Amino acid sequence: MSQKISLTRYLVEQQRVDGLIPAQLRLLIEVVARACKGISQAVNKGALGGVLGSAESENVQGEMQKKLDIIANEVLIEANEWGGHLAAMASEEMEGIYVVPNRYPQGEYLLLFDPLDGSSNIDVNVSIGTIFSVLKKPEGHPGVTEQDFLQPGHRQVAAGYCIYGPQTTLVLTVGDGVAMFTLDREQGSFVLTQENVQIPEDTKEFAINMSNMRHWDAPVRRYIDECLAGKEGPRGKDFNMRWVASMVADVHRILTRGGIFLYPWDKREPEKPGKLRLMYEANPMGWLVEQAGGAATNGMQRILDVQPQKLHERVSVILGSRNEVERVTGYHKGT
Ligand code: AHM
Ligand code: MG
Repeated sequence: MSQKISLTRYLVEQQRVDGLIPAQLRLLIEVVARACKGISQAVNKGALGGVLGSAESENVQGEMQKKLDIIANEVLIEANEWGGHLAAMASEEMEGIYVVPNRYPQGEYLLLFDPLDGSSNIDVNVSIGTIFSVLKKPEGHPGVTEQDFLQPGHRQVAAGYCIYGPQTTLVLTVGDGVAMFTLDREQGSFVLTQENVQIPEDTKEFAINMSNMRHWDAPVRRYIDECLAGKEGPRGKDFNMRWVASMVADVHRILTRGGIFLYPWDKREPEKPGKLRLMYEANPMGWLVEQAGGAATNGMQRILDVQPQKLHERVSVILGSRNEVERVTGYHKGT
């Protein structure tokens, strides 16, 4: 039987053999993975651990927080603040940045996360996850400010998510393809279960919240109308639809068997560029998808090239199988 490769060994080899990741970044990823194990435990306990239900509070985005949103946020902060690898953190659940307290050494990395993505699925026992993105703090000045975080996604040095589903799986890129690690609960460690993940260029499966159809813009409507027309329509083939309402679960399916995911801008709140957040949802997912051979755009532009103006910026998201994403992007550009 072939030897099992743990996340630790995988990272050590990336550091040693390929010189891809510095020691501090390796430590950071291991700490995030450890935090995800803790969150996974809390998720698994569910009602037995008293973690379900609303926290009766709102986050900066005006969304009701669930108990697990807050628990996951605290687990990630507590795990990461003392190791000396980080300068600051930012999260969907916190208005401003969290600077590493003075009592701990400051590192050179910035960590952003959506601690519990797919919050509406927590109480109904459907897959949810943690999404994270790592940037380097720009050099040349002491201290750290929100401005330091406002870097486009192509500057990420690591990104990934951990999905809490039938299995707990950590999916990671450090810019050398995408690897998946399944949590072995008996050993308490993540084990490499897939390397060099590749998204097929074509697909017959789309993911979008169809209840928003009447609010969409013409290019998205056209694309979905053509999919729905099936064999008899201009695409000449039948499409299938999936929508989990947890981005981690929808992206995980796409990384596993292909597909396209859309959460486009719509006319409900015209001043909002979309629902999903650029810096800790779209950027890490966009990079993972690109690293697996797929594409990610906001309709007009590669997501990873969008220059963020603020921490909690929102963005339209179209990602997945390359040929489909290029088609929808082409419809937006009128090509
Ligand atoms: P959250 O971070 O507050 O959980 O919101 C993000 C989630 C995504 O995971 C998912 O794709 C989307 O919101 C679902 O939205 P909707 O309920 O409109 O279908
Ligand atoms: Mg989210």
